[in-house]
Amino acid sequence: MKITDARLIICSPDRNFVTLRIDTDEGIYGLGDATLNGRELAVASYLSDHLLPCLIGRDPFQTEDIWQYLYRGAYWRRGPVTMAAIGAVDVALWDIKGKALNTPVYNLLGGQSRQGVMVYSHANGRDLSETVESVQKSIEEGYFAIRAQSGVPGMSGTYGVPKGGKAYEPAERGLPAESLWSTEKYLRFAPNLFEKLRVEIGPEIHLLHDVHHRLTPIEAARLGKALEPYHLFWMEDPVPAELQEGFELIRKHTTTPIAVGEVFNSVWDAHDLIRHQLIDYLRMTIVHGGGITAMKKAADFAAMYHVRTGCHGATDLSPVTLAAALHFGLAIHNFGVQEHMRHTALTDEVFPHQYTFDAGYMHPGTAPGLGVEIDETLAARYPYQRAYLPVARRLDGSITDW
Ligand code: EZ4
Ligand code: CO
Repeated sequence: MKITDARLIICSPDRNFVTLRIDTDEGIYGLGDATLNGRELAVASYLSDHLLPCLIGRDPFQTEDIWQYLYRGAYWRRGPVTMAAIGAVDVALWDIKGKALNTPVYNLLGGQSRQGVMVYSHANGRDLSETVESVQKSIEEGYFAIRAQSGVPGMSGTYGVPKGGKAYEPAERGLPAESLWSTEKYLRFAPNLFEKLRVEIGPEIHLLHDVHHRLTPIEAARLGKALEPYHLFWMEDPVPAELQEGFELIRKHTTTPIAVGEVFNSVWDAHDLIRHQLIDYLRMTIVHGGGITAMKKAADFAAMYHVRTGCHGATDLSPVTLAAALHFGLAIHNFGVQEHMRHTALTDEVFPHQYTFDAGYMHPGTAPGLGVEIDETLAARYPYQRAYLPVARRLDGSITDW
C-alpha cells in the first residue's frame, strides 16, 4: 500500500479544527487531528508546507519509521507545533492500518483491556450553589467522575466558568480576551467548594479540579493539603510545569493526587515528574504528544512508576482525537480517566462518529480504524475564524499564567 495524497480540511463548526486526510492507492484513507487551540494555522503550514510532501509514496503501515523520519529526520525537534503535526500524521496512519486490517485501532494496541473508558465531565457555575447544581446535573447524566470549577467571590471571571450560561469554551473568536486573577481570593475559596460538594453529593463521586497553572509550588502545597479531607481524584496543573523539580515541594506537603501535562508534547517534558513519582496522572493529549506511537511509549514508561493516563479531552481536541484517546484508553493497562467535554451538535454533525457514552463510560465502537468520518461538504460551510485562548492579569495588571 502507498500513500497517494495528504491534505488538510480546516473548518470552524462552532470552533476551529484542523483535520488531516491521508489517501492511499487502495482507496483506504485515514484521518488525523492537527488542532492546536489558538495556533491552528501554524500547524497547518508545518504540515502542508513541510511534512505532507514527504509522505507521498510511503507505505502507511510503517508508523514507526515514518514517526522517526518526521521527528529525528527534521533535526529541529519537539514543541507543540511540530508534535501536533507529527501526531496528526501518526493517528491518520493508525486509522488506515485499522481499516486495512478490518479491525478497530484498539485491537492493534493490545485489544480491549476494560469494558469501557471512564470519562469525567465538566461542571461549573458562577458561585457555589450553581456549581453544586451543575455537578448534580452531571450525575443525572450518568457521570461518576466530575471536574468542578466555580466562580470566586470578588473576582469577575474565573478559569473554567463560562460567560452567559453557555457551555464552557476555552477559546473566543477575535483577539484574546483578558481576565483578572487573585491567588489569595482563590486559595481562600477553593476548599469551601469541595467541602460543600462532599456535603451535598456524598463520598462516592470522583471529584476533580483544574488549577490551570495559577499557583507557585508552595501555594499549590497549601491547596492540596486543604483539599485532602475531600479526597479529590486529582488536582490538575497546580503550577506551570517547566520546572519539574518544583513538584517535589508540592509532594512533600500533600497526598492530593496530581495530574499534569495537557501542554506537554513529549515524554521528556514529564521525565523527572514520572521517574521521581511527583505526579499520579499524565495528561498529554494523543495529538499534541506526537500521536499514538509516541503516547504508547510514554504510557509504558509512566506505568513503571505507577503513573496512569488522564488524557486531555477538551472541545479543542476534535472528535478524531477523542476517538483515538478512547481506542488508546480501552487498550492500555495504566489508563486512569479520560476527559470528556461534549462537542456541540454542529461539531458532531461535521464529524460523524461511532463512539458512545453510557453510564459514565465511553466506548470507541467496533468499526475498523478509529470510527470517525468528516463531512467535507458541511465543513466547507464553516470556514476558519481566528480565535484565541484568554490572557490573565493579576490585580496589579501584570501578566500571569492562564
Ligand atoms: O484550557 O483545552 O482541562 N482542560 C483544560 C482546557 C484547556 C484548553 C486549552 O486549549 O485545561 O480548558
Ligand atoms: Co486543564
